[in-house]
Amino acid sequence: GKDSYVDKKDAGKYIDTIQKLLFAGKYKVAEKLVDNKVLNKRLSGGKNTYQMLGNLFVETPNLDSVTNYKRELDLNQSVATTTFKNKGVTFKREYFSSFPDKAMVYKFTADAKGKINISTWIKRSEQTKIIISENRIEFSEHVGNGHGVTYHAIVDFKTKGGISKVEKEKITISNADEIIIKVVAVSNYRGLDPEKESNLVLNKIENTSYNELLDRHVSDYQALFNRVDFKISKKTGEDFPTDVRLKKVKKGISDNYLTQLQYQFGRYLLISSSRPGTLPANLQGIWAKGFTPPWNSDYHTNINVQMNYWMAEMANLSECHEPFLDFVNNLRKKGRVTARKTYNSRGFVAHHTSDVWHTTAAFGKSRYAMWPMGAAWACEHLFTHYEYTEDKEYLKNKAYPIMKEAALFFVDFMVTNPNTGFLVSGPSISPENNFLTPAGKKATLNMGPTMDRTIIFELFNNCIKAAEILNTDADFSAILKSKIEQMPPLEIGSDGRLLEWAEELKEAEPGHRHISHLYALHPSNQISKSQTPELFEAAKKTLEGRLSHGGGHTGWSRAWIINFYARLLQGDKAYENILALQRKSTLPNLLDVHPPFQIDGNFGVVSGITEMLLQSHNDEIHILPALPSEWQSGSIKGIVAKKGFEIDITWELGKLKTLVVTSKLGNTLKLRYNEDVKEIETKKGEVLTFDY
Ligand code: FUC
Repeated sequence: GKDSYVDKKDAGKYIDTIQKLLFAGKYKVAEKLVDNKVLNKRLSGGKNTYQMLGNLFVETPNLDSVTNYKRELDLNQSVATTTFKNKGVTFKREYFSSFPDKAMVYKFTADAKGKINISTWIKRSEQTKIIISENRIEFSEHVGNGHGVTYHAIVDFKTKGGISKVEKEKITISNADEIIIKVVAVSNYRGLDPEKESNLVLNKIENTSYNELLDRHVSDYQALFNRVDFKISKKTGEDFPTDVRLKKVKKGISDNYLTQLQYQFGRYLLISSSRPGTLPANLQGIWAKGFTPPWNSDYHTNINVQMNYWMAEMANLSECHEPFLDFVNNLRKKGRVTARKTYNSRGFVAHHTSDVWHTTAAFGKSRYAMWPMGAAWACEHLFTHYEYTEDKEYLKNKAYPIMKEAALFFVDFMVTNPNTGFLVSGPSISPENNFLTPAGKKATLNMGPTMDRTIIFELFNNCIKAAEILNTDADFSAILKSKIEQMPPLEIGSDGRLLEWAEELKEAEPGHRHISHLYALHPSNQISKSQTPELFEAAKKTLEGRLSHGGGHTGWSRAWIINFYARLLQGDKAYENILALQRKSTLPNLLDVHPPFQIDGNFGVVSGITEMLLQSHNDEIHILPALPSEWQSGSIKGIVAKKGFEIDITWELGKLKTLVVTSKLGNTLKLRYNEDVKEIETKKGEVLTFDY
């Protein structure tokens, strides 16, 4: 269908003028030009948002005296269960969604024969074509009034005992012993024929038993999930439901078991929403509610989608990283056009948001949209994947060519600031934050905001490292090196905080949720206690400044703060913010809330917790860098450090007890625990045990 987002015609003609206006401090004049001449509007009648498939209703008549109602999600198996009792009969419903069999499977049982009665139907839009028989509902549609994808879905019912009839567009099943429901759905997003393909998928499993499907699902899931084991709580002896636990935490009690659960829940969510060959997890993962979900279930690239993937490598889910890496690759096609049309530059570029159509155009309002850094930031993930796996083929054939093309954009795009002589990028913003102009007006546009500088610095350095490893492109690396030399250093302002913009400007919202100028602290590693002690202190002050003005009010912002405090080596502060996330930004089902529900915080807390226990960004493996006093004793097994080390850590009374390191690649192991540093040569596959 038609694209909703395209590059504004002739935008490139205005960039020079806008840059000059910004260098002259004419922020508001520049803003007008950007809003009118550079940024486009969303075109109507385009492709629709990512949305849910439909509603399968299951009505159960005569449930008038239900007791013992319980809903459960078993994270060890990835199976959801509902049980309840009615008139002496216990009913059970089990659900799972199988990656190997591409189907959702439901099983309804009861502990007495002939007791299951349901009436079931599909609801979607007016346009949905629904075909219904005694044991099947098929539905299909060309979504978004013919603008989006087409899909075909089949709901297959197998019953033991009982009678099934079609009445008034509903299937009614009476007096059954058991019902198995299988749901399959295929769209033409990848060029498949939805009807044909959904039938093929269903044919393969139509006669497969529930238990066999369950076995395949569980073993596929556990191959990923069981890699990491995390314990910071002694068995509490009480089996509280999660919502009750959370309520207690909100009342002021702390609960390490809940934190443990939140950690593994985040891993469960990534395993369930991001597998090789799928799209990456979007703002709601894959759990979009309704047909117009918040922010279209897009991929926001100014923090959100990256946060979804910070945990992937370190929490031993490297494969789950792949959909995002593929996504970055797929941004190139449109991103090249945007680079050329909007900025007269080579390479490729993306802005604050993208979607399943790999949108890269700049559209919307300057305060969030005039930000050409989306692809560059995403490229950090390409190199991170290499640093963990050291897969040279991947670096050569996939990661490096994409990184190089993202870097090329900035080679063309950066200009010299006539006031300082430094090379800067712009027009750009410090994501979504405003400053006050000398005349007291709120403005956003700036030449060379700190985040731009740190992202570009990292991208260029990663390209140089990659080219060195691959022994290629010396000329291009020389260009990047000379550009880096012309870029400004990170600057500390008069109040001891890091500057957020190129000049010292007053923030209009000092507690803003984005803390973009700390990108250098996390996820990048340009600031550390050992290498840059002054900037390290400035970063601490910057974070404290934001927090003292109400920062961290969205789930993802709070999750980022946990990661920052881990990098600042302040375990107790990180812990405080985990508690704040649980108390203020967690729904009763443990999903993160912006508000509304947004999944980034669920993933961000996992990387934060991992980084409290293990960091490997500084060319050494730092064990328990930010252990909070509340986690007196515990263990984490199977987490991963850069250079291919798998790590098991046990600690007692706040001190490291044992460490088991599996060397997957045979690299030199540089270990740090407090001031104790060792360097050991390892062999591939070797398992090293250390007692402390
Ligand atoms: C970014 C954030 C918002 C929100 C949105 C989906 O633009 O600034 O807080 O998370 O993405």
